[in-house]
Amino acid sequence: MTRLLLALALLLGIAPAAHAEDGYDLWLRYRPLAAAPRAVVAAQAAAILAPADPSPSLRAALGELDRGLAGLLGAPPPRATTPRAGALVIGTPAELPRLTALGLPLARLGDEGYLIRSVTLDGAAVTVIAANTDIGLLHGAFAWLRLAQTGARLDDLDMSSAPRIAIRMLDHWDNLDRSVERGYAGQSIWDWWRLPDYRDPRYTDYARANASIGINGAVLNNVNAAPDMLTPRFIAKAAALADVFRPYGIKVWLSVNFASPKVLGGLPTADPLDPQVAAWWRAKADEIYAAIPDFGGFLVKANSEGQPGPGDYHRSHAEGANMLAAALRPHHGIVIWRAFVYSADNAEDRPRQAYSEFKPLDGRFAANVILQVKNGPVDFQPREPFSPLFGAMPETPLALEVQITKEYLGFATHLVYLAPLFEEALDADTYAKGKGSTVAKVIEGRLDGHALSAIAGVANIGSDRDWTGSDFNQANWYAFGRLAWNPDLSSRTIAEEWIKQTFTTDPAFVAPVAAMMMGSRQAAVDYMTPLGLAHQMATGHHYGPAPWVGDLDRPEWNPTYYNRADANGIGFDRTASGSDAVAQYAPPVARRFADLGTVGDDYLLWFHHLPWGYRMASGDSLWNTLVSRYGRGVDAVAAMQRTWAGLDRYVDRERYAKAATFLAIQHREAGWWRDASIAYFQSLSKLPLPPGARPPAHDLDYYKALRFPYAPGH
Ligand code: GCV
Repeated sequence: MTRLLLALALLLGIAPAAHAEDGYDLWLRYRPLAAAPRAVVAAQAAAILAPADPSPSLRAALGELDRGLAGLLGAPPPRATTPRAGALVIGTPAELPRLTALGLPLARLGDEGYLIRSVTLDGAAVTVIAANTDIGLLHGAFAWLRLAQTGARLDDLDMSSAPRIAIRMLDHWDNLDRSVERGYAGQSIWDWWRLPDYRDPRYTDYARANASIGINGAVLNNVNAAPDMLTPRFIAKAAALADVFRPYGIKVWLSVNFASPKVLGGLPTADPLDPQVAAWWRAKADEIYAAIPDFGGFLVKANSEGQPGPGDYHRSHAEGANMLAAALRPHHGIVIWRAFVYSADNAEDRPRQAYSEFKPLDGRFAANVILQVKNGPVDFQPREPFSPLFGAMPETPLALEVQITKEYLGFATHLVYLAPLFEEALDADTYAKGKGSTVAKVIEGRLDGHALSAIAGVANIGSDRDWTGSDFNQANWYAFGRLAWNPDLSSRTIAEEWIKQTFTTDPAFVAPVAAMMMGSRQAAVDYMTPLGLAHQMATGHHYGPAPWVGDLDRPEWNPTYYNRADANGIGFDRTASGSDAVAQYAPPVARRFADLGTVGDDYLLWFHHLPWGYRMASGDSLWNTLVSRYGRGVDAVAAMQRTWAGLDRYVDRERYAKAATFLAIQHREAGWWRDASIAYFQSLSKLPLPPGARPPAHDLDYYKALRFPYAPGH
């Protein structure tokens, strides 16, 4: 009956009314098109011409085209054996020799890129999707479907695209008991217990989603790694996932615990210079590659937050990384070594520590080691300046690590579109080789001529039906993949693309939702940590504000460490008169950050300690500005609620209601952030609120007493 109605609606050219959706389909929804766009797509997909005996990757591409077109048009197109008008022709020239005559410029597309062109082939006007490999064809198929879903013109195409960064991966912080560190979308999607036998179809959908945006690697387990991951039982489970992902061009990687030779191998030491330890790792690498021939390599968190590492044996990070690299080298595997290292015993200002540790090691890492650096020098805060390591280690390939899961940005419920944050990090100019030495160029390997290049996003994916704990969080997964493929894309373009595929192409919906998403990150900065404040979150779970906490064992875990607020003022002096963290940046950047005239509002209190009465560029006092920034953040969320309230007719009921509820939670929590922060800072500044500012709803003791023992992700 439903099918009949659908067919009738299609016949009459009516797009069916929004119906219940649960978010599972992500941006690959392929819902029936209305008459006009359907005619556009149908005209260019009248048939599919493909090689007769497709590989698993090409089968995946064809399966996606069939699925997509069946959804958009009502039925998949027939197969053609010779070119005919309106056909989609997909293949490499090796598979479809008739493409050779077209002389398509494929050489520069490498192993993963694709070309889509409207051409005349054997006298017929067709669209060709071509590449050097079947993985390239898969990416091309997804790109064509993206054009079809977003309402692009399809009759005059001439585009080609290749990834700018070689390794584009998701780091899952998933534990073997299925809990997810900093995960807010249910349990781990890896059902370890039932693997390797049961391969949940969801793993294939995960691979499809990743391939559609060009992600080609997945680190399956948490960087706080359980040694058990390297037991034969778990290697077999990882191998099963690798089998599912392989046709989609996605490699499996594992986080490893540096003490594994002791814990699993029974050796008395894990000293990287001990020959037995090196032999253990070599044998382990051989074992993994026997099960997973295209295994990517190891991700390592060492000597950081209690994890074991080479430092336990007075060896350097380079000595530790190189030992593992030697074990992987015969298999062409790679070590990704994390630079997220700081220590409670080190009195040095925390954002300086990673640079101090790693900069002297530049040039000392083996050729198959990449150093993975978080975007900022502290820890995925709502806003941080870029890490000074970018641009400072020209002899070492550096990867950028961003967090897609929102540990410090409101967990799953707050609507915070992260592409502007990623873009800000990628576009930051290190000045390492003069103006224009952006972080993007560093990690692409372009600035210093490295063949290896990588970018990682800490995944926000879990077992929730909508994958990411909210429909809008899907945009952050999507944006990460798109920017990893091409760091030059703009976050607005990506938002619009995502909205059109996820909801509707109707401009009356796309424009306001894109505007709402684009402003959402600044809103979160404003209501949580305005003007360059950082790490004001509650202890451990990081849920909600606690700027007053100053009694934790590790000084650098205390919010008071970062805000330095007292009766006189607020902010951290990181100029030459303070910790001199500015000195770790190239001179033009250091000068800009150190100078109150040029540092700007975004990083003001990150780099400067200022009196409450300090006159801002606006002429208003710092205190008044701080209070009004918190309020601006809360108001921005209220505006987002209003925007969404006017858009119900464009969205199915389930997704509409969920977003509306989550915005209400966000508004309440933004108000809590504002009120608790102002209550605390006012207890120090003793200044009146600026005229018109609402007093906090409760007194400071109320906020201090709040407890959240079962907050997720911790
Ligand atoms: C995986 C922060 C998080 C930790 C995380 C760590 C890291 O400290 O709070 O949960 O541990 O970063 O990136 O290693």
